[in-house]
Amino acid sequence: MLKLSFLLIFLVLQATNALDDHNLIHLSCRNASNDDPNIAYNFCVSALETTCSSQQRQPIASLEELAAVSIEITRSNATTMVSNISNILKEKKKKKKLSEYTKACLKDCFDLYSNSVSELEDAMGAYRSRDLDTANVKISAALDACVTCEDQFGDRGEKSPLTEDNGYYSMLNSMSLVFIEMSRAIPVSHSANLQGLALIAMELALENATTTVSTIEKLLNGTSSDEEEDGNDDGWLRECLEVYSDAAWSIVNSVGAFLSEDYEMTRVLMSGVMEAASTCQEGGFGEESSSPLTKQNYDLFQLCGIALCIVHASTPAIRLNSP
Ligand SMILES: *[C@@H]1O[C@H](CO)[C@@H](O)[C@H](O)[C@H]1NC(C)=O
Ligand SMILES: *[C@@H]1O[C@H](CO)[C@@H](O)[C@H](O)[C@H]1NC(C)=O
Ligand SMILES: *[C@@H]1O[C@H](CO)[C@@H](O)[C@H](O)[C@H]1NC(C)=O
Ligand SMILES: *[C@@H]1O[C@H](CO)[C@@H](O)[C@H](O)[C@H]1NC(C)=O
Ligand SMILES: CC(=O)N[C@H]1CO[C@H](CO)[C@@H](O)[C@@H]1O
Repeated sequence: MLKLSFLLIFLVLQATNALDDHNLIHLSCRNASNDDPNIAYNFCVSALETTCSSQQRQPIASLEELAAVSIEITRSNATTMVSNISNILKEKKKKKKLSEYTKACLKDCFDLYSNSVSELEDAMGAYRSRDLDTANVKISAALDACVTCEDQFGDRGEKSPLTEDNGYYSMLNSMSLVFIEMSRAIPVSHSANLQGLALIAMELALENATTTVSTIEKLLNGTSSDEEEDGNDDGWLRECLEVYSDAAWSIVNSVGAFLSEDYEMTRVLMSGVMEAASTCQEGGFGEESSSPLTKQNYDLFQLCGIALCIVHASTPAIRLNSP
């Protein structure tokens, strides 16, 4: 339930375009710090915002991208750690003050962070190919690295010179892990804004169709007993009822087709729903008596048209193939 409502909030935010960088980062960091108390909300926000503004990158458009950005920040953090540690070990002044044990620990940390860099590169590759489990394993390994690095100083009561940075690094990895879990809740594998919108348009069409089904049921209920003579309209209303019930199922199926990336089937099903609206509008009611469902038919037709249009625009393959 939580997952679903999070997904809905996510989609609605995307649709209203309120999901700019700022909101997505705040919303996701709030979620992340609630989810994992080790993640400080302020750190999460500032790490992501600083990176986004300093690198003049495109605004983060989706949760999927957010996890990627987080992995990338962590990787560059690990790279800095590697050179920081090697600097500490090289600098004669600093080196003198260090105990042999601390130096040994620092060398270990150097190795741990060096491995982390490649682990996070693997994690990014896995994440990009939507292999979320592998990404999770790799990031967890990177997280272990900083814990191991920090803990060994304490084993002999030495003070770690890396405490603060180990802590940041740990949080960054935890953030990536939470963001990856959140991105699991998005069923569309390449969830771009347009695809979220296409889903919303289909959901609106579905709501429209089901509302109309109950409208027709009410109309039928009102006429059945005392307006027996109005048989024609009644018969046609029953036809429309059937047409609309089928249409509602078609929309449900087309959402399923869309989520499993069968865009051709999505298109066929949604076109069928548009035909259903026309069928209900054109048939049965004589020229003089206008259909009681004119507005409903028009609404459904329009919504499906919009949905189709967005589906079209959000799927590159279809866009390329069409004339
Ligand atoms: C790691 O990233 C965090 C957040 O951006 C930053 O505060 C910290 O200084 C970085 N550490 C290193 C060693 O670059
Ligand atoms: C590591 O390097 C970064 C930037 O080069 C610096 O901000 C940070 O304080 C350094 N940390 C340590 C422990 O030397
Ligand atoms: C269909 O949806 C449109 C747009 O959301 C709305 O304005 C209209 O009232 C709905 N019509 C019905 C019959 O539910
Ligand atoms: C039809 O009307 C009867 C009473 O007139 C009511 O009990 C019933 O719930 C109505 N059915 C629908 C589908 O509106
Ligand atoms: C605290 C909180 O809201 N956590 C949610 C963050 O997002 C994930 C994925 O949607 C949910 O499962 C959590 O419940």
